[in-house]
Amino acid sequence: MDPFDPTPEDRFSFGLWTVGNPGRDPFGEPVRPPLEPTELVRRLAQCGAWGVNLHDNDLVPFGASAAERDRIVGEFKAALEDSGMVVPMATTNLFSHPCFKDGAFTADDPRVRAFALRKTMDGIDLGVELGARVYVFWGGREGTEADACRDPRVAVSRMRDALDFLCGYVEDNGYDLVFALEAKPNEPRGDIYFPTTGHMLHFISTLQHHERVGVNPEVAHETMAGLSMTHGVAQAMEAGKLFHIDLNGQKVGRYDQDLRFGSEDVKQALLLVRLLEGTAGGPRYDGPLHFDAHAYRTEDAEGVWDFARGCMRTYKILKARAQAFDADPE
Ligand code: GLT
Ligand code: MN
Ligand code: MN
Repeated sequence: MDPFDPTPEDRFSFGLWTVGNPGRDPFGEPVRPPLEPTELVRRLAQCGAWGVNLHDNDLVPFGASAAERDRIVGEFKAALEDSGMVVPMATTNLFSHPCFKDGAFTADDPRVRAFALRKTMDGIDLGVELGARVYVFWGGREGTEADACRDPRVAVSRMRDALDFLCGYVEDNGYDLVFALEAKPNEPRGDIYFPTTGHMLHFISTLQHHERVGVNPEVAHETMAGLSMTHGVAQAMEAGKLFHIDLNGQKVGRYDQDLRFGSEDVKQALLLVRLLEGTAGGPRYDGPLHFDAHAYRTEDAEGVWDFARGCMRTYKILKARAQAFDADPE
């Protein structure tokens, strides 16, 4: 067997929105046919992935009836069982629908804030039903273009209210679920609140149920801000707050590129893997290794799977290099 082939012990996962991305961008229409979530699960399993993550609406279309939802979820569970895949993480789409144009938990319209909470409670129920242990919050629309619209301190306190309430919901239901907050400096908003993992780490310490909440740093998002992903992840690990991670590649100063893992700044990628695997000593990260990397628009339908395999293979090669590096005293 090829030592760099993925195995379930590697805990590699992909989002339905990553390998299912049909190659749409802000300037161009899809270039690949959409695949059903059940088909994506089968293909990911064939590639050697262990898990698949999803937004509520990656699986159940917005506005689906309860009967439709149950049918779709039932078929998806059957596909998971057939292929031996798990759902380690789930999240809510609080950014696509026009009602979220001014944000979700931080929006000025109280009806939007209430709907965002309701939608997230349903998403949490869905995630738990599928076996997820981590629930991600990426506040893509929680920000501004015209900053005079509200006092940013109000946005911070609205976000706190939402997370305190949702932690209460998880506790009331006795769910075995933690929250992971994902920072991003901008895009789709001009400026997004809590723009980096460091901002998130402090904010978490102000929450009522802070022990249930950690971070989900993404390589691309920290690098967009010109920061060291490795330092951000290290600070989260040291605080016991690395609950999930989004691996991909990114050039500094660009839009969110979500490139193949390890395709940019290979030295930083090596140092990140070294940190996660603990080859230099210290505790290792044992949560899911999620690739939030999007196949390039120039790929055809088959190339998507080469891309997914490439992300996992690169991680395993870097892991072997990190082990060799730290095993060599010289
Ligand atoms: C979206 C975003 C990602 C987040 C996803 C989770 S959605 O694709 O660009 O970074 O992780 O909401
Ligand atoms: Mn991400
Ligand atoms: Mn991204």
